[in-house]
This record gives sequence, structure tokens and C-alpha cells, in this order.
Amino acid sequence: MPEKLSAAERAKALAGLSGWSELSGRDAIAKSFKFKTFSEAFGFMARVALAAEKMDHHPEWSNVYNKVDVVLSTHSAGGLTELDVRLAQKMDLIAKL
Ligand code: H2B
Repeated sequence: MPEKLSAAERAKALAGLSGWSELSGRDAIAKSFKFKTFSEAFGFMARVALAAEKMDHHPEWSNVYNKVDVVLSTHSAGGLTELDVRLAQKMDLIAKL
């Protein structure tokens, strides 16, 4: 079972991520990804879905046309863990494909 990150660990993780921010009122991080088209946004979601399934760690997200809004948190831990940081890093790599 992953452990919640300490305040110092969370700050360090966020400093190494680009475009992710803490949610207010919830131990979670969020990012809005914007693409040129719906196809690109949906391709991103399909690739991330496969990676998330492999990790057994899943995003909360919504899509409107070319925009994908993502929130990451580890439900079983009730907050942010290393798994969220790893999934955020994967999403950033996939978004650049
Ligand atoms: N995703 C996220 N974000 N948090 C979890 O606690 C979680 C998950 N738990 N994906 C996994 C699935 C769990 O429900 C399964 C049974 O391993």
C-alpha cells in the first residue's frame, strides 16, 4: 500500500513536474492538457488509459473537445503518493508524442 507523501516530498515532486498544481481542499494534483484536435486529445487518453491500467493506478479526468482535465490522487491512501507522481510523469511524456 503506497504511503501519502509528506509535505516536503510533495513539494519536491511538484518542483520536478511541469504544469501540475495542488488542488485546494484536497490532497491531489491537477493539470489541464490542451491539444490541437479532439483526435489528439482522445489519442492521449487512450495511451494514458493503457499505461494506467498497467500500473493499476487510474486518473480522474474529463474531456471537452481538445482539452483533458486531469486530477491525480491515490484513493486507497486518501491522498497524494509516489504512484500519482509516476503517472503524472508518464502523462507528460505521452502528451509529447
Ligand atoms: N487508482 C487510484 N487513483 N487510486 C487507487 O487507490 C486505485 C486506483 N486503486 N486504481 C486501485 C485501482 C484498486 O482499486 C485496484 C483494486 O487495485
